[in-house]
Order: sequence, then C-alpha cells, then structure tokens
Amino acid sequence: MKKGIVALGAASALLLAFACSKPTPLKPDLGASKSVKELMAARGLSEADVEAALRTYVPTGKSDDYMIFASGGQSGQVLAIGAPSMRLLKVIGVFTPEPWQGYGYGGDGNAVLAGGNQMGKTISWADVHHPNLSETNGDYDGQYLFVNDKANARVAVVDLKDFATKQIVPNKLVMSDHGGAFVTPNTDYVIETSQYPAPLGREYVPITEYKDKYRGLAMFWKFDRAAGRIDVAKSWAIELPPYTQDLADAGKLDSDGFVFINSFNTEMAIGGTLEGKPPIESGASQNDMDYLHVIDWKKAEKLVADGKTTDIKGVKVISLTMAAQEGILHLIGEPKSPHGVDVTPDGKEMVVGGKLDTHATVYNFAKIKKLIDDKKYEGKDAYGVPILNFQESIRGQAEIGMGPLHTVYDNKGNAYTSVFLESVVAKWSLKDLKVIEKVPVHYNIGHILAAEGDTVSPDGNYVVAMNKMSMDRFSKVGPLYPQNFQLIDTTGDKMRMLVDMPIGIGEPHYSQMIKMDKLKPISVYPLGENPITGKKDPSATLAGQEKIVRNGTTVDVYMTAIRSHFTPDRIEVEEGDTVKLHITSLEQSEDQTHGFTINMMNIDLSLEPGKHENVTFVADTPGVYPMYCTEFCSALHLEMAGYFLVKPKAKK
Ligand code: K7E
Ligand code: CUA
Repeated sequence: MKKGIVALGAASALLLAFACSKPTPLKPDLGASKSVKELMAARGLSEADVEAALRTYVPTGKSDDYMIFASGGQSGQVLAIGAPSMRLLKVIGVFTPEPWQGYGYGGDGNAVLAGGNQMGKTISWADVHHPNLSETNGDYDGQYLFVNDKANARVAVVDLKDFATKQIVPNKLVMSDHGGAFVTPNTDYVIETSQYPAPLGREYVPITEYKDKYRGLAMFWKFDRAAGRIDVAKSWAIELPPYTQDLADAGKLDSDGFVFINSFNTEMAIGGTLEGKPPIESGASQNDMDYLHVIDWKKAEKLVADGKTTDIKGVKVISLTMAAQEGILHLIGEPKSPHGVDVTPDGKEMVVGGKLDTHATVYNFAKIKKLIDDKKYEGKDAYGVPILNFQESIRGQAEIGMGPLHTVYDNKGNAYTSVFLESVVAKWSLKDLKVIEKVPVHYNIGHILAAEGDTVSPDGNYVVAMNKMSMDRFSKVGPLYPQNFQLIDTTGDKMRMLVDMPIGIGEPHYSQMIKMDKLKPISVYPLGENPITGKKDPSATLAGQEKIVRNGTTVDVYMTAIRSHFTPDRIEVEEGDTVKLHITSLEQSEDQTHGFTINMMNIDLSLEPGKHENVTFVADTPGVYPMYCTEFCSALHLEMAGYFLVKPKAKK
C-alpha cells in the first residue's frame, strides 16, 4: 500500500516537472489530418453550429467575459456560470448545506444557516428565485449578491469577495416571498415582497376572514454596505392588501425612490376544490385587471423615521391604512394575471407581462407621477388605496404573443420578452412597441436575462433564455429532466441561438449576468481570517501556537493545517467532553485547499488558504475516529490524517 502511494507521489512530481518545462505543441490527429469541413461532416455540424461554437468556445487558460449568477431553484443554492462558454464554475452554498464548501457541516457556516431558521424549525432547503447583484448608481458593482427563498420567506447575502454566504435573514411576518431580492439603485435596500397572503406575524385566522386579516407585505431590508450585512434593526415593512403580490422591481434614475409590484389575485380567491369551489387558479383569473402596486419608498422611509409605524413581532410596519392615507401606495390596473414588472434602463417606464394576456404593457412613470401629484384617482379599493386610471398611466401596449412573462433590455432601445406558451423570445422596439423578431427556445421559457441587463446601461450582446423544459435537447436522465439555459447572441440584426446548457440541480428562476472584470474575488484569505466575521478569528492559530487546552469537560484544540499534516494530529478526549476545534490553514498559496473531516461525526470543513474554522461538538460515543484531509492537496495528501480518540468514561 505504502509503496503505491510513494509511486503516485513520484508520478505527480514527474507530472509537475513536465508541466513546468516548456510546453510541447500538441499535434491532435483530427486537426492536423482533416480539414474543418471534413470534421463538420464527420460530426454532422452545420456552418451555423460551427459559428456558434466559435462564438462560445473559451480555450483553456482563458476567461469568460461574463459571470451569470443563476438561481439554483429547489437546490437552495446559487450557480456561478461563465458566459459565453456556459460552463458551471461553482455551486455556491446558500440556503442548503454544501459539503464541498464545508458549509453546514459543523463549521462556522452552521450559524449562517441557523440564522435562517423559521418558526423554530431547521430549514435545510429553499426555493431560490431571484438573485440580484448589488448596485452603485444603478450599475452592478460586483460586491454582493442577494437572493430570496420563496418557500420560507428568507433573503440571503452572498459576499462576492469570496463567493460565500454570510447572512440569511428570515422574514418573521410572512410565510412566502417572491418579489425579491431586488435592490434599490445604491443598494440602500434589498426588497422582499410576500407572495401568498397570510396573517402578518403568523397567528391562526380562519380562511373565511381572508379579506380582513390576511395580508401581503413589502419588506425593505436595510443593507449596511460597510458591514456587508442586512441591518435587521433598521429594516421596515409596508402592509399590503391580500392581492397575492408577485414580482417587483425598483425604480431607477427618473423613477428612483419608487418600487413597482405586481399582483395576480385581486379577486382574493381562496380555493376550496374539495368543497366544489373553483381552485385558486381559476378564481384568481376572473378579473381582466389586477393591480400594479406603486410604492414611494423614500416617502415611506420618512414615515418610518418619524415613528409612524406599528410594531408586529418586532418589525416596524407601515399599516395599509397609513400607506393609503399618506400617498405611499397607489394601485393601477394591469392585464391579465401579470407576472414580471421590469423597469427600463432609463427608469422612465415599466413593462408588465400578462400571463393570460398577449401584450406587454408599457407604463410611463412621468404619467403615473403626475396622476399621483395631482391626486387624480379613478377610485379607491376596499382598503382605501387610491387607484390610478390604467389608460392614463400607460404609453401603450406591445402585441407580443401568448403568455409574455419577463422583459429585459439591450443598449439599442430594444426589449426582449420571454413568451412562455409560445416558447419564444420576442424582441421588440421600445420606441414603437412593435415586435421585430421572435426566436424559438426549447422549451417554455420562464425568465430571460441580459448581459448587465438590470443596470442603467445594459451591454446588449447576450440574452439567456431560461427554459423550464428540455424534452429533446439532452441525453435522457430519467423522468426528471434538466432545465435548459440557451445563450442567444443579440449583437446582430437577427438573434442567434448559440448554445444550450442543461441545469441539473433544480429549477432556476432568475439570473443576472455581470461583466467578469467587475468581480474582484480574493484568492486567499488573510492568515487566520474567519470568513463569516470577515476578521481574524480570536482563535486563529499560527505555526507553533498549536495546543490542546482542557477546562473541566471542555477541550479546546488549537490546530493548524498545512501540506501535508494537521497539528495536532492526535486528539484524545473523554466520553461526554465538549470539543472545540479551532483550525487555521497556514497556506497562503493560491488553490491550496485542505479539507477536514472526522469520520462518522458529520463534520466536514473546507480550509481554503488562510481560512479559520471553528467546530463545537460533544464527543458522546467512545471510539477511534480517523480524521483526514478531504482535498487531494499534495502528493502526500493521503498522509494528511490523524486520530481523534474518545476514551470511555471510567465506570464508577
Ligand atoms: Cu419563476 Cu421570477 Cu419566481 Cu417567473 S418567477 S418564471
Ligand atoms: Cu490536505 Cu489533502
């Protein structure tokens, strides 16, 4: 056995020497002996295929131009994808434990995950919908990523310095969210609006009292950029009618200071299929119009500062009555069963897609603002919220096709709308509201995203169709099919389908795409840094400081990891001891990661260079537990191991 490992070590050394010597030019058989045409014929590729391949191929050692941050859907994670290559670069652990990153397996990440517990329960998954990048002056700044969990009403903060989740904030008032996590143009707030109405604060109320007691909510999470965390104490909310709020977007430039939220069940249908009542789905589709909510958040912020809020479970809430009276909330009709509301790059207009409509409706902010300023109302809803006239609020409607959902923009005045039922991307002109071109996608597109698409200055070169179905696109993997991302080139007069990317981890909803050079991730942590606090850990251990300290039944182990050993590598404790491991990676070279596990303990850490981790557990079962490094870090990686021994308690 030992011999084999030594041989392997020698082989790696040889490989290393080889890699470091002058590279020998490769002479691949195919390229050298066959022309491109022959190769195309052999592989059955058309010219368009080859062109698409050339447009997306990123050779080894070269970087992609963009990074896509995609929702990982039910996986609870976020995917980092390079574009145009559409290669998966990382699955970032967010709401779900992620073993490779050692996230949720005993280390400090446990506290982050626990921060997202709701109603006293550990929640280890999420329905991730909308990742949103932090912005400065309406432009992605590459610093943070926010993402919501629709199923459990939570928002997470990912620091793009190290692509790690730093915070999960549970919304204590609502049961689900959807309109989030959208940021205001300078990331003052991360917005999270509820989806399925329920009593705010979660007490039981019979569903027959839906109209009176069930509510929606717009949560304004205050983001403290210097701290890199949501400041829960400075956050607040606005109570909304139980109209089932859907997507939201923050205004920018002209419409800065406002938030727009869709709703799709102004009928307030509550189902009752077993009792012979119509399901929510058909009950909610009776009205031709639902309501676009227009919120003046800067005005609301002043009310909060003046203390004009109600306390619900410790959250400052502007009541619905107050919001209606003070001109914070206005409603405008929107057709029909709307889904996305997307503010144009100049902030002047909002495009709403109606799932059961054939139009994208273009609302004009200046018109809306004038109606609000003139207090010109069409009426009020049952909750006293002023309603603005639909026709007087819009510039017009674009005839898009069956089931427009979401809209993104380019830098040439065009909009791209995902059309679910038709399975196309419709490109149309914002100027004359005419469709220019439709390109088929495969199939049933949900969201669409664009390069730098939600900024004040989109790049205009790519959109990605995020398709729900992929029937005949990929090799079969059983009845649960991958989702399909399709990258489309939008630089020319005609849209060009470039490449498919199967997503085999969950159903992504939204994504954003940022220029790669805006991201400035670190390669190594400063020695002893605890990534969760962003500071040198008080228990950081440097070479020579390793020790085992017993205090009663608590054993603190100050440990280091460096190629290719742990110090100490033997730890013996007594049954029932509380063990606190403090492990610092002493590595400072790029890509030199160690892992750490104690067998059978469900402990698993990733020790990137410089990183410090703390693990606390009770050694409750006597035995001999090997511990080892879980990353193949060196030729002597297998030797990077040790023993954790738990001595049985002496019988009395
Ligand atoms: Cu799936 Cu934005 Cu949650 Cu549309 S949402 S598809
Ligand atoms: Cu350290 Cu393997």
